[in-house]
Amino acid sequence: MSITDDFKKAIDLMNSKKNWLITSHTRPDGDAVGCIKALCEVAKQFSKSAQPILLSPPARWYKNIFSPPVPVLGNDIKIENLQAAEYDLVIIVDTNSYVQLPEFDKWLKTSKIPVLVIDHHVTGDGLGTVEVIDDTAAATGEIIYDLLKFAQWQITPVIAEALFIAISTDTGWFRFDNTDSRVMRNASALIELGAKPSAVYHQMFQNYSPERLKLLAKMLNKIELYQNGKIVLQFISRADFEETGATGPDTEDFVNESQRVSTVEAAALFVELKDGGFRCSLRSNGSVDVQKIAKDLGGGGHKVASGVNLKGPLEKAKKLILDEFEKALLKK
Ligand SMILES: [Mn+2]
Repeated sequence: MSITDDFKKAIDLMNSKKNWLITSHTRPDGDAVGCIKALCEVAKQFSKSAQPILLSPPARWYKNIFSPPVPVLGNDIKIENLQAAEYDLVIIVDTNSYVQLPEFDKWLKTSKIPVLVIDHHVTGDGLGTVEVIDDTAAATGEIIYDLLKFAQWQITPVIAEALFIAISTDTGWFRFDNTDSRVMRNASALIELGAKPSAVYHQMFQNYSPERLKLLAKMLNKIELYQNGKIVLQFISRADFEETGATGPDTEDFVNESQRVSTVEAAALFVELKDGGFRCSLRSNGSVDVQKIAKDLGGGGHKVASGVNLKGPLEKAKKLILDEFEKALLKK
């Protein structure tokens, strides 16, 4: 079945429903918030109601994409107060996995509302009544852009900018391996439709708080290199957060810092969680399949960018990842 069949089904479903609940994965990134924003704007055009919710607080630089701010599940809205009766369609963007939807997964399993999934990840739990999956897309924003064009729905400057945010952030501002001609064509088209790249860059990448800069300094100070600089391990502890005043979302993209070093083939960032475990982000230049490593340990993602939660202590978590990286590099 071709993707246009899925587009048709998605369009029919969206047309037939009036009260959309739109969400994305926990720790929302630019693709997640950009896609949520774009779909909220689409709903407006058709006088539908769209309620966005986030499953964890967004990073500071995503906050002014939305006005009023998007409620965060657990903080601004309790799961037991999320009334299924108010919605007739759930739209999930940029994930298709229960583990990426903490708390919301339970609600989803009991609700009878149709679910539309729009996603570009290979792995998924099949959450959707209708699913539009394109794992060749660099960002879910590209799929939504294709969907809007196919539906011949208006792409306003606000939608164009939201989708530009999605695509530009998921490609690391057009630096990652997933930056292909389609990405550049789409970016170009979205600029013509009103996206302002310079303003987006400033908002996304020149928007550190002093606390975030200090946290980065802490991380860079403790960096560990192995295998002649092919492997980099990076750490952020609870103490680092306390001493700098930074918070969890401030760590976004820090895992990519070490890729400035030419020898680096595999990188990991261990962020200590309140429960003593670690959120471990894995990156690769393509020579190590970090998706496989993450999946074996209960996580997921892409070949070059994945994540997994690991139990402490740090030494144990570190050895686990270092061993996997070394094994993968030996196999090359
Ligand atoms: Mn994405």
